[in-house]
Amino acid sequence: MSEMQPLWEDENEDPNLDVIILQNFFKAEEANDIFNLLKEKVPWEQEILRMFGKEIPIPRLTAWFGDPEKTYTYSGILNQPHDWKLIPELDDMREKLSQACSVNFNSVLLNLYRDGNDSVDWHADDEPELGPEPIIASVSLGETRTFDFRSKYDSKHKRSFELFSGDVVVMSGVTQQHWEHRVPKTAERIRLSTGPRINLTFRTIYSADDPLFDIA
Ligand SMILES: O=C(O)CCC(=O)C(=O)O
Repeated sequence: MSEMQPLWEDENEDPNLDVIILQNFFKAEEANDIFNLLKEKVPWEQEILRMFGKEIPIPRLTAWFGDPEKTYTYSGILNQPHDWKLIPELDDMREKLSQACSVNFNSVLLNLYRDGNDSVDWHADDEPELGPEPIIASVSLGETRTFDFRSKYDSKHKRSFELFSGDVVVMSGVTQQHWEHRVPKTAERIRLSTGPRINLTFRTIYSADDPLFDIA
């Protein structure tokens, strides 16, 4: 079984940060096997952001899997899901994590960080289709990377920790309303020697006619 650890000693000081970590949810050998399989089989894509008339490649590769119709707009990019049948092992992970979190995950966003130059900038997963209090299970495979939170009201108020291969971070409650998160680039001197990491964020996408679709 995985262990559940408090993330920091004075956890109660951040009542709106509802985050737990399931350490070694996937044991080392399993995590390694899944990493290799996903790196090989996922149809990784380079998404391009169009901002101020410029085209900016986002600093990581991505892929989106989900039930049919579960499209997801992220940073202005509309993602059509790949079918779970393409990679049955992904569907197995979805089932395992849905059980562990007592929710029905119907989609997953995958990120491939090729080295320490790849990153995801500050953001909250607060799109309306995720509902007002999304439960998100975020799996880490491969290289250890830092995961940061910062308060939306005080950018100096931060919480950081290391994510190891096989760990699962579960964010829930009002976390996305009050906090942003990111995976920063690694220190410059080790950027190119930092190994690849795959992250999977399992999510529940609601349709626009579902009462949980957040119209606020
Ligand atoms: O790579 C991670 O651990 C986080 C990814 C993330 O924040 C996202 O995909 O929204």
